[in-house]
Amino acid sequence: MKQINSLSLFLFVMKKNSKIRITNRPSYAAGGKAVIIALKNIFTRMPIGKSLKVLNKLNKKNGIDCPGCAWPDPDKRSKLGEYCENGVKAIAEEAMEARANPEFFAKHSVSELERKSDYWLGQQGRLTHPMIIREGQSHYQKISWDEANKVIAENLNSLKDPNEAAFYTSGRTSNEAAFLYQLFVRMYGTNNLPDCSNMCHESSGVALSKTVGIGKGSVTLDDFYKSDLILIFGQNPATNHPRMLSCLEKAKANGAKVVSINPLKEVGLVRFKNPQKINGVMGNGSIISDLYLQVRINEDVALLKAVMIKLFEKAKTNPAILDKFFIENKTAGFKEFKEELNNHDLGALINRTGIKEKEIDSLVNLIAERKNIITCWGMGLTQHVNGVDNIQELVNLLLIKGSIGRPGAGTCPVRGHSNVQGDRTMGIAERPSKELLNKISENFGFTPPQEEGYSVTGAIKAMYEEKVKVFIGMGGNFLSASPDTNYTSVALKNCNLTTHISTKLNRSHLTHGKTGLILPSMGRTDKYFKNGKSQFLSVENSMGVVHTTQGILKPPSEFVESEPVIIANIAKETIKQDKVDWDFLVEDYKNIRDLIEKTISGFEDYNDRLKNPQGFELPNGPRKGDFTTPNKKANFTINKLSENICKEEEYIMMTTRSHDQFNTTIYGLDDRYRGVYNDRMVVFMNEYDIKKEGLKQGDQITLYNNYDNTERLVEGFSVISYNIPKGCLATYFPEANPLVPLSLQARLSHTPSSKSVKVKIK
Ligand SMILES: Nc1nc2c(c(=O)[nH]1)N[C@H]1C(S)=C(S)[C@@H](COP(=O)(O)OP(=O)(O)OC[C@H]3O[C@@H](n4cnc5c(=O)[nH]c(N)nc54)[C@H](O)[C@@H]3O)O[C@H]1N2
Ligand SMILES: Nc1nc2c(c(=O)[nH]1)N[C@H]1C(S)=C(S)[C@@H](COP(=O)(O)OP(=O)(O)OC[C@H]3O[C@@H](n4cnc5c(=O)[nH]c(N)nc54)[C@H](O)[C@@H]3O)O[C@H]1N2
Ligand code: SF4
Ligand SMILES: [Mo]
Repeated sequence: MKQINSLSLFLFVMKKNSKIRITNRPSYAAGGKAVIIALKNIFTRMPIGKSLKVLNKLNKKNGIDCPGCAWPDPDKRSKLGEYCENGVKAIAEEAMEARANPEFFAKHSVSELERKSDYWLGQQGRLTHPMIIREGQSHYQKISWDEANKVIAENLNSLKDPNEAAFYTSGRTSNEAAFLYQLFVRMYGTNNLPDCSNMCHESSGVALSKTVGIGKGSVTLDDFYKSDLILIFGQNPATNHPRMLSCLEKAKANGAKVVSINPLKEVGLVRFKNPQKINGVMGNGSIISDLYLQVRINEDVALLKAVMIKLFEKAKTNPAILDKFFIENKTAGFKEFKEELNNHDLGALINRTGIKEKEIDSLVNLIAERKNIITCWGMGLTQHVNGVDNIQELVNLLLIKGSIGRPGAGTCPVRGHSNVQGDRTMGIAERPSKELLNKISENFGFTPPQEEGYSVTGAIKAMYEEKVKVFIGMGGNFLSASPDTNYTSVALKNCNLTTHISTKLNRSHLTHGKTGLILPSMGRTDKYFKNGKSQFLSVENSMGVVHTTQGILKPPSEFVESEPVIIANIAKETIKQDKVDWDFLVEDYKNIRDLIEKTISGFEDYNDRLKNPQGFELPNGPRKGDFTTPNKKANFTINKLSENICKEEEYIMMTTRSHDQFNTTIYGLDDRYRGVYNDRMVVFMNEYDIKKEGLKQGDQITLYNNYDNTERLVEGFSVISYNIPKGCLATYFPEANPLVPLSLQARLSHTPSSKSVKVKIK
């Protein structure tokens, strides 16, 4: 079967208009320039007064939790503002003045909108009214909330089996909304709760649950300031978690060393100019990485194995470099793990990494001489077929050093969306724990479904095969975020009903089922007022701290609803036998929190503890050295090397984020830190490979591959000569997603392998 890329038409239109500009890369991240760019971005989208009003509340205690990433706020907040360039862009994107209202939808047909870029769609502004499109129609039309809820209820209730519906969640949803949503979905009768985590840190969750007993990281911000060594694998903080750089700067001032392991030399990991410091604005800033290892894509397991073989070798003469006491008392599986390591040939492992042995030795020495080690990681480790193996191997390294469960040491998966971790804690999971299901049946008087539901990739396949017929999305942009865009597009179009609860217009709205609904939702910046009382919501950050968030702006229209209210009304209309008083719950959000307290452990005195403006920490066994695995030990594991052996003409491609996007939301067309302006259809290549292919910078190429007897291709990438290992390519997500086959998933976590896809060049 040959697949033609349905996006190629739109990409071609973009191509003709765009004038790509490639410059030298800057030598540092942030600095005064970041402040200027952030302010320019927000002031062109919102009036200055309104902008300053919001920024004044951003990440303040009892203020608006930044809708960007999940990096935590320090206890002591800067008077200058505790936010970054990309936090400001996230605010501007949400609170912009422009409106995608019914007049807008009357003017533009869906097929016309399909040809627009993601950037253009986002610039049309906030959604203002519930909209519907029915079979045979060309335009979305206004519909009342009551009628929209009836359409949903009728569709859900006409299914033969509740498992014929899937309920997606994206990680901005608050704890309160997430809890209500999963309760409604389970009352309706299914565990089909795919969420963005499935495409993100699922591999981390699976690996950490198995090895240390909880699918979350173990460190707090304070641990960074006590650490001796911080290893950063597959993560680009200057773009995706910018305030992490100030944390690293402080950790280094306290004596920590930092090592980055990444195929790309990401500029923020090299040097950072803290815009809040004189030295950051006027001076040279701070060096972040003491050592930078440019590993080949998906050779992290090979690197870690090589490092550990060398550590064991060193320990023969200096046993103190390993934590014998910890290994003997706190762990299981060490003997088997060590034996397996002996099966590997050191030279072959080093060869695979593409890193010089001398550099690997530098890393080994840093690890040997230090005890308190933190490992951070992002999508560069999770999104591979061996994503779970990557993280388990990283845990192995921490375990031989005893570097988990004591101050200054531990695991730090750096989470993506601002409440993605909270959503999981609230029970958004296709594989819910028995404990949660038991609590639900105890508290709500019904037996929730026990069988495993669909994750993202499972839901796509089921929609494609017409086993799932109704799709509801709580936020997110399912089509563009998912792998295999063309296949996913067919899957969504096969549905009887697709419903998206959204703040902004996106491509998923344009790839609708027989009936399509868009329901306009409030975002973080919007003020929610009920019964004369303004309501706040709560969220959990990447380090397990739960705190409030409260918007302050007038919502974009009187028809925009809060997420909990939207869910309550759908639930009320769909589930007639009332075990839950949905109206009561949304009358005051504290009523929802009371139910969360009764159902989810760690939320005792939830409403009371939220009064502390710092929030409160959720229980975390590994943080204190209590491993909550069934055997009460931290478990060593045996992990597989990648299977990315390429043929001569093949490359391994990663799909990554530019500096001007938040996932599928495109803030602008520049990637300042990589020196690319005005175009996103680019492929970063090693100069050696460019020459080998007879190409030169700026040439346009097609990337294609063949998995499962299907050809996938995307046309129109401009070649950029870049500092990336030979045989490796980098493109942007979501443009390159049509090349990621659905079947290429991480073992156990099912996370799409969007960081290692084989491609060829035309
Ligand atoms: N501004 C902004 N902030 C964001 C987001 C955004 O899109 N924009 N997205 C949010 C979300 S949901 C998430 S999950 C996070 C994502 O944050 P990151 O995890 O930083 O995401 P990516 O840009 O995908 O970059 C991953 C990094 O992994 C590297 N990499 C790729 N393959 C490999 C490999 O095989 N090995 C190693 N060691 N490294 C590799 C890439 O070069 C890149 O530097 O950010 C969150 N924050
Ligand atoms: N190839 C490739 N694919 C990837 C990745 C990759 O690195 N490479 N990364 C993956 C990762 S890590 C993730 S997390 C997913 C992201 O997948 P998603 O979470 O599905 O995508 P987003 O782009 O974050 O969703 C943006 C949309 O959310 C809606 N929205 C924004 N704020 C709110 C809100 O407050 N409430 C509501 N109701 N809606 C809101 C807006 O309408 C906006 O258009 O993508 C994954 N896909
Ligand atoms: S680091 Fe993340 S949470 Fe903090 S302001 Fe920047 S985008 Fe927002
Ligand atoms: Mo993510």
